[in-house]
Amino acid sequence: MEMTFRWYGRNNDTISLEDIKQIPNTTGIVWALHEKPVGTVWEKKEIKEEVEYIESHGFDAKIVESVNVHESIKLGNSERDELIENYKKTIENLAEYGVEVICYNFMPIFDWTRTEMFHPLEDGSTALYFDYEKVQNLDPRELIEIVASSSNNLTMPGWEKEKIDKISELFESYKSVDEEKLWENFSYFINAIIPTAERCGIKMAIHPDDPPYSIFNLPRIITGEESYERMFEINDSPNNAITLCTGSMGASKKNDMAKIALKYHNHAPFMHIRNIHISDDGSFVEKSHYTEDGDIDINKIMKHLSDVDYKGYIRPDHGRHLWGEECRPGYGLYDRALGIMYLNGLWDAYQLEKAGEKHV
Ligand code: DNO
Repeated sequence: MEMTFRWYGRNNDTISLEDIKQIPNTTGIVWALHEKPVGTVWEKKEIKEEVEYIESHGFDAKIVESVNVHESIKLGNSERDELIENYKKTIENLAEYGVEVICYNFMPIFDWTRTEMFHPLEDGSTALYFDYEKVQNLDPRELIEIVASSSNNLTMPGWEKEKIDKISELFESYKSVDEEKLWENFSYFINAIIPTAERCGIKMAIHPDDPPYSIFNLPRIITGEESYERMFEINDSPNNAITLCTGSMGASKKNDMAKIALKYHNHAPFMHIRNIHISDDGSFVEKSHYTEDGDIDINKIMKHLSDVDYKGYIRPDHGRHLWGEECRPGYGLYDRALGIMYLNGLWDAYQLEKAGEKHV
């Protein structure tokens, strides 16, 4: 495995590459051109500049998270073909600068969703929180307010202004898109882009829906094992891949993430490993990466990955906010660094155990 760290760029992060450099065994930066409006082509010059900056700090820049998919593609609108052409051009341009994996998602309107960004935990830190009941009765506009007011003036990926400005119109358009229709539009999209990805040697790694069920009556389709089976049936190219995210898909108790990691590791060039605790009412809170602190069996997942000699990229995700750190919600330095050291420790221990077994 290769350990990576998500970084939001020079103008959009509280953390520097120099900070990240001090985390042991972290060789890659997960990046994006966060300021590009969704649907536009990422130009070579812009890509080159960012990749060179990252590489000049001694990191790889092989994973992009995310190239977001325009709502018109998810809705299947008439302008989708033109937007898909732009997306293909972006894939080609990224490939030219050594990118190997593009993480993206196909969630209508909202990307990851939480009702509280700085929820107090018993240990005195704060973390992202999703209140299941609250979302059932919430006006989506209120949620946008919550995100905006706690973003520390940084652009929150998936909550871009141009989308939020058109929220009522978007909800109206999605009235005619149910799950089946969304699958149809997803098939159209992947069947159009995968040949380009194959030609360029890029893995298109879809991120699961977060949480993995419908919210605000909007359809969601990447929610568990059945979704993976269906997407591989639609297009069985190895370039039609997944970003395995233990905390997103694991937010539904029906998903056993250790089992899913073992079953689908071959399809996952990239993984987000993090822990959450789910309450009986379906609400969930993000916890430290340590296995005992949450409901996701991080220990077993790392054992499985070591057993199969997983060769893909891993990153920690959604840290708690510790020791007074001021950072973008879920993306501070300290807890993600602690998370990395826990994952490193488990990996090394299991690798050593395996090597020992072979030599007995
Ligand atoms: C949240 C992230 C998501 C993820 C996108 C991938 O923190 O895991 O925003 O980047 O869904 O496209």
